[in-house]
Amino acid sequence: MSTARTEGNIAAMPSSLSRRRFLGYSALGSAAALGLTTIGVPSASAAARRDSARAVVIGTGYGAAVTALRLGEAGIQTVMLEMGRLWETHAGDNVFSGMLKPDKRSMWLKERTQMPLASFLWIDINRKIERYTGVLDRVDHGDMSVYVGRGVGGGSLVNGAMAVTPRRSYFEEILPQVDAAEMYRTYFPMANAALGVNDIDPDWFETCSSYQYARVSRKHAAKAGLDTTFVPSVYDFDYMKREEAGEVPRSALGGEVIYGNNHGKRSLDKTYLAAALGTGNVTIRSLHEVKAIRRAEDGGYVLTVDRLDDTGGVTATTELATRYLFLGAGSLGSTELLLRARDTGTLPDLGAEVGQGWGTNGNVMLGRANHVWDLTGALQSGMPALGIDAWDDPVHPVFAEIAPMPAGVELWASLYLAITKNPERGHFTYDHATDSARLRWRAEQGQGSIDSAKALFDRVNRANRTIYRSDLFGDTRKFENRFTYHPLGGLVLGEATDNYGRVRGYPNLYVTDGSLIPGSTGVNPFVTITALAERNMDRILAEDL
Ligand code: FAE
Repeated sequence: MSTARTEGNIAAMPSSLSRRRFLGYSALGSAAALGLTTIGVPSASAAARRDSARAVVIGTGYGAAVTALRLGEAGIQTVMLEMGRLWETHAGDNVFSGMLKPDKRSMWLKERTQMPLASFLWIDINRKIERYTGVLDRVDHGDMSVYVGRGVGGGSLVNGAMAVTPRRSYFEEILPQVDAAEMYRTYFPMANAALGVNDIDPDWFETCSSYQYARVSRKHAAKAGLDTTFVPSVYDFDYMKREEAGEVPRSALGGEVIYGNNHGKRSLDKTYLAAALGTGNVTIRSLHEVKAIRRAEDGGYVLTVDRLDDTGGVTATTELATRYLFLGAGSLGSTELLLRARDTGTLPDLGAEVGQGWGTNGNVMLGRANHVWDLTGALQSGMPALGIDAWDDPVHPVFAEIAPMPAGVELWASLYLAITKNPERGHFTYDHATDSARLRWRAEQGQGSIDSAKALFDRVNRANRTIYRSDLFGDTRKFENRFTYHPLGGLVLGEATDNYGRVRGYPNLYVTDGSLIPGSTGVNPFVTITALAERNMDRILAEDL
């Protein structure tokens, strides 16, 4: 039986935005039903069939979605180009495949799944899949692999929905040139409202089955003298309550996370992108990958775009001209596009700052083995709701999300994704042979993150007489820092761009995504990416367009 994804209820959204969101959401639904790769309400679709658009936004993740909405509201005809597919289709039982039984929809053009948690009791838990334009990609760069979302909605389709506003003091440290008072007064609240961020009901948290794993980790942290804090989310907690009560189909409680959620999650296609389409001025073209950018004679930009089929094959290559170009292809995608343009000579005046200042947000994953009496529960919400906040530690600041292991059986294990303060940065170089950007990051650059995570969790283990798991990451290591969920930087604000994301040396060319942030936010990054894009767009719309 086919099941559509359920839309979260976004009470905080202003009513004009809700109306637009409704219109746009209908457009997404009809495009999906008809198998279209050009998505828009009728007036916008007609305008977009031309091979030029006043504004083009590359990507459909957080920065891109904010940009498109604000351009559309300002009456500017805008085309969004997204290499991934539209995930509203009603294929098989559900739109996305679950984590326990992944199929071809799980991963982007792979023959085997590549789970961050690679093994359990040293047994490989990955499986063979068919090559397909699936929703989660892992991009391997030697010592570092980067997980990213692919599809209309970018990372919002696959992420854990943790919607965290960074500490103001740390925000001021990483982006000192940005007016923090304005960010915390205006743009963080704006981003939180439009994303549909909500808080867990603390009474329900204390009694529900699905967060027993988090309560066990909280008890263990408390024994070591550590504080925990609730984490806001874009997963609809009311929907989750009803999942546990058996009233609605399960998503967070059905083992769904990283390969997409069929219900409950307020991903960008339910919020910003739906509202952008609803302006009537925005069109999304899915399965369209931008390969090259060059300057047009009239001062605008011309994009070379590959049209992809379901298995990543190129069915056509076209050109699209625009006056205003916004890069929202994420830290890896936007950086690669500008690096390629600089080093192949199509935008030769780009500076040496392009490709610099990249970081992992200090990500480290680890597991602890619990005592047999400390049951974490067979039912675990895939959406984290609690973190250990040790960011004030003067030597080893850490914010550790208490992560689920939603296997459907008791595992006697606690899992964490620690965000640490690691000053190490990588950079990208362009490789002519493969026509791609290669990340220069050495394994030892991640050692500081492991040291911080170890300092914190040694305390937890000592206080609880527990040990680390050494069977989870494919070998016997206890700390996994060879991957990141939080790629940041590459086109850093105030360096590769001015203080509002305008690319230096190229008028009307902008960066609007996580590549602006210099490698670290100290918390999960999408709220910061969204708020920064809101701030930059306010200025750009007022001064440039
Ligand atoms: P992003 O969302 O990555 O979007 C970029 C889009 O551009 C993608 O849709 C790409 O397919 C597309 N694209 C790339 N290159 C091209 C091209 N050449 N042509 C056309 N399209 C292109 O960018 N963050 C949190 O704050 N909380 C969490 O709980 C959380 N959990 C996560 C869990 C997982 C498994 C992963 C992978 C990430 C998680 N993140 C989380 C990170 C978060 O999703 C990420 O920081 C944002 O999605 C980045 O937003 P951007 O706008 O930079």
